[in-house]
Amino acid sequence: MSSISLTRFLIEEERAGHVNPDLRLLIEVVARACKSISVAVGKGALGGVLGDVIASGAASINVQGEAQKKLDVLSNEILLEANAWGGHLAACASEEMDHSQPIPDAFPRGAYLLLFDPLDGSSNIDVNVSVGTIFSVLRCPEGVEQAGDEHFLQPGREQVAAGYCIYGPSTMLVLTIGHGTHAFTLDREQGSFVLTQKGMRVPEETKEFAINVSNQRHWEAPMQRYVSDLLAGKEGPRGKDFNMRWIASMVADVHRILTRGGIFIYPWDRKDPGKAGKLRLMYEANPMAMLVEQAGGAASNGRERIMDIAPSQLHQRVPVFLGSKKEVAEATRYHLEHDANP
Ligand code: P6P
Repeated sequence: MSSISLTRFLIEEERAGHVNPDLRLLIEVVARACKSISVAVGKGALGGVLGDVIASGAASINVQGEAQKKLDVLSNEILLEANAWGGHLAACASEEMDHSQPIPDAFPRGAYLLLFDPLDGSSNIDVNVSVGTIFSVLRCPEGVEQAGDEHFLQPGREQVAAGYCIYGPSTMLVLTIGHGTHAFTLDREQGSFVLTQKGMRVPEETKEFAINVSNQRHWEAPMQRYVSDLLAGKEGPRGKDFNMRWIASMVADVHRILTRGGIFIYPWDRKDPGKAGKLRLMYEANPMAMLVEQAGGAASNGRERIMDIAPSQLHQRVPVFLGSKKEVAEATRYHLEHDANP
């Protein structure tokens, strides 16, 4: 059977009325940028871009006081440059990016707003673990010449497209334009993404959970009870044994869940009570939630659907429970029951 490239897939989706030329171009621009990032990531130490950004003798520190990895900054620049000539309104790079580098304000007016986390999981780069680029696409409100933060503040259900590119043993682009979730594998010889999984489906039930258990003592009560019951296995209230995975790279953990099911959780914790969670709503939780829901899964913040959350800040954080629909519902039930009977 002849292979279907991303370009051909998008043309067929356009013929089906699922995507218009503007959005098709934007997705192609992002995919092209991801190919460049894949080359840079794939070089590893040979590319001279591992380690922290060394600026004026000290590692560059981002707005959160975290050392920025050179590849983070390079990936951000690749996406911004691609977006510039892609003719779409400003991308909103993740807060981790050094905002002292002003995003070029010469972006021409476009129909869409692009948000992205250029290299999520970048702390794994130096230990050669899969990392990824996450992106989300929203419509730009009519008549806006230069998008401001306020134009990006739309709930996740308004996304017209979402995806990630995972830089692992193979580079894969996983994409939804609202008609299923599909995976494309980069054919390095041809230099194009080829459709390898059409219509990914997340099994409704699972025996596998992903969470950083070292934070357990900082979780709220329903979260403690939920995970304790998972760990109790078939002797416990869940009546079955569970397996655990935690790669500490959201793209890699979510890709596993899209491929074989599971539940991914990054809950609120008391480590930093002022933060609503670790993961960002606009360019981590929302795009992943759209991909997972389009694959038959679910995504909640422990109490409500992630894609119904009305954002108040561009870089706001949110607790994340996503994956197998029945397991997300079970985790959410623990929280709602606790709220009803604290
Ligand atoms: P922890 C990576 O830094 C990230 O934002 C996600 O990709 C990942 O799921 C999470 O943080 C890992 O967090 O606390 O386990 O290091």
